[in-house]
Amino acid sequence: MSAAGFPDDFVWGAAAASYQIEGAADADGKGPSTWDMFCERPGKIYNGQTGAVACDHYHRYPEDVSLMRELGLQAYRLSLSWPRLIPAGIGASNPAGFDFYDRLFDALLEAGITPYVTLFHWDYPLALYHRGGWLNRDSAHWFAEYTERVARAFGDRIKVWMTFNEPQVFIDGGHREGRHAPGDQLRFHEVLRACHHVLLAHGQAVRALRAHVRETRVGYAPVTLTYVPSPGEPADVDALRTCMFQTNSHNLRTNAWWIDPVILGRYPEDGLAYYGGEVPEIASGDLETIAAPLDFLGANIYSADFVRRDRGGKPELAPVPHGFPRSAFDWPITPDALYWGPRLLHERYQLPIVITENGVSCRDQPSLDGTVQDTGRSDFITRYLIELRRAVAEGAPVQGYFHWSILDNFEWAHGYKHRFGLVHVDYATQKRTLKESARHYADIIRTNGASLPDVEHGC
Ligand code: IFM
Repeated sequence: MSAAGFPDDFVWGAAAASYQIEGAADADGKGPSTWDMFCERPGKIYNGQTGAVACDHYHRYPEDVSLMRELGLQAYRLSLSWPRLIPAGIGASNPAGFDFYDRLFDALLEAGITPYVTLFHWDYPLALYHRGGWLNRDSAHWFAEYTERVARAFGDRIKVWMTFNEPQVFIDGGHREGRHAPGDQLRFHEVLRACHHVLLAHGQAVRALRAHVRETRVGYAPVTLTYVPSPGEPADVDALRTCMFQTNSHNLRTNAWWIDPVILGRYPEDGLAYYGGEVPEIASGDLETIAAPLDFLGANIYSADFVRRDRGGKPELAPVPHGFPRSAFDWPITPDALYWGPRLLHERYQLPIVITENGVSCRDQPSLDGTVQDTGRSDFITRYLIELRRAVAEGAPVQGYFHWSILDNFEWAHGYKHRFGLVHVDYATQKRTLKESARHYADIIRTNGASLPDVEHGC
């Protein structure tokens, strides 16, 4: 442990995802994804925007890697575009797609930046959707085959892998609410079936990675819904734990339903009772497959809900106080999410934790002098990392932190309205500008956290 409070081998990184930055949506043999299709549907994306060009990272990755190097990033978390690699999802590979990632990985390694690769961050081959997508049990095999192919191609250089990013969001948002691709509003038992197939795909992919990559470290990157004490209330750990791991709603953006099978090898009892007859058939051996051992649990944490007890002593969600700080997305800014989240996740799952996403949307624009003064983001980073340091000091084995995002990018249904980047992107010219927060984060990286102020709480 360094004097700064972070382990000496702590990994400081930033993250992005294929569809959100690559662009080149139909270049060099890439197949269409469900997001390419969804973006064409009127009214689905803010101002009719699409990811067709995004940050044009496909062509501009050398400049982007140079910026990462300038920041001193130690690792970069990216996702692969499945339809760029295998245009129809199964069948023939696209050599140009493999070449692109070969060049990108070589550039990163040459810059001393370790790639952390996510297999799936929502970029789903349209051809597979037409075969039934995640509702089809074969989807797990399709995913395992894709995984095997990329493991064989890149496993010599890529040692850290994650299977799914925020499966809760693409299943719930894309298959129940219809607000994300593919835009379906399925019946709830079908949503649970799609979820089960994603979990099976996860387990099969973990096996494929272990079979084809030597000395690999494999993780999973769900969004981890986090709960913190209501401002002014004392910490009530039991109440926080209850809220964090209960499954009692038809909103599938929950933790235990998605993480317990993967790590504990079982669906949570309260969820099984609550969903009753809507739970899909779980074939013998499925849970063993799903619970293939992992090396770390990724946690995507942005904002938390507030918890208190009602008059009867039951934990309940508390309102956000008047005037409480919020991001441009309107998400409450709750630094102690990075304390309670890792602490309770580790307590339940007993795996090392990597913060695979954390960040904030701000209204960033270049000033007349060309600089981007996003002091709100710098302050966000400081406050959240102080809380993460507290979690580490109290024994949570947190191995790394990835800021979301390296670049401003395509924010799904919100198009380009929200800016999350450490680097500002002018979408008309594709000019990149390091924001003030990028330099602030670079100092934190350089000092392994010692440049953070020496206060006990970030709030
Ligand atoms: O941009 C998204 C990312 O794709 C998934 N996690 C949350 C980010 C911000 O909304």
